[in-house]
Amino acid sequence: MPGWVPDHAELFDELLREAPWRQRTRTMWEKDVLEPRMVAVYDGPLPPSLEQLRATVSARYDVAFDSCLVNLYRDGNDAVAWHGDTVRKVLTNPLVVTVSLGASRRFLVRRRGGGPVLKEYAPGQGDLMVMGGAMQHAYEHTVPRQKNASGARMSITMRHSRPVGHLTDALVGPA
Ligand SMILES: O=C(O)CCC(=O)C(=O)O
Repeated sequence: MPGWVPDHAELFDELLREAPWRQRTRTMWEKDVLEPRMVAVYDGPLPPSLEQLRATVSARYDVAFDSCLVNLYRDGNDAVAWHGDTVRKVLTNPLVVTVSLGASRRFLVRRRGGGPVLKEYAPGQGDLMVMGGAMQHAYEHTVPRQKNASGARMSITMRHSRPVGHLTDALVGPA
């Protein structure tokens, strides 16, 4: 949904100032390399601005989003390679919510394992993207390096560890 967060610029500034940013390492070909983006992992309670987003999408999709991670692509050299989110290993058809802030970046989708780009999006400036169905099992996504990126982009990502529908189940009780 385009422009889902109207005050995206303020939220970008707030997170840039206050999120617990760090640069993680990844092991590739037996070498530790720095991941080409900054990441903020929230372990405890979320700040009110993120909690509001979390509560809204949790209610909308009837699922308790209980993990929040924010990525910062500082410029067009920062990127994330083709992958499916690892939550697919524990849940069938997980939902992954992404709210994009700042500059638009290319977001590409292909079948798992390779092949042509099937979909291309350009999320930024408050856009909401929800990946569901077999997206993490049958497809992969990437935010590639982009020479002409017009600035920094953030993606707020939310995932869940319990199946979709359990909020309603908890209210209604066992059948
Ligand atoms: O930045 C994005 O929109 C994608 C992030 C992503 O795929 C990930 O962190 O697993």
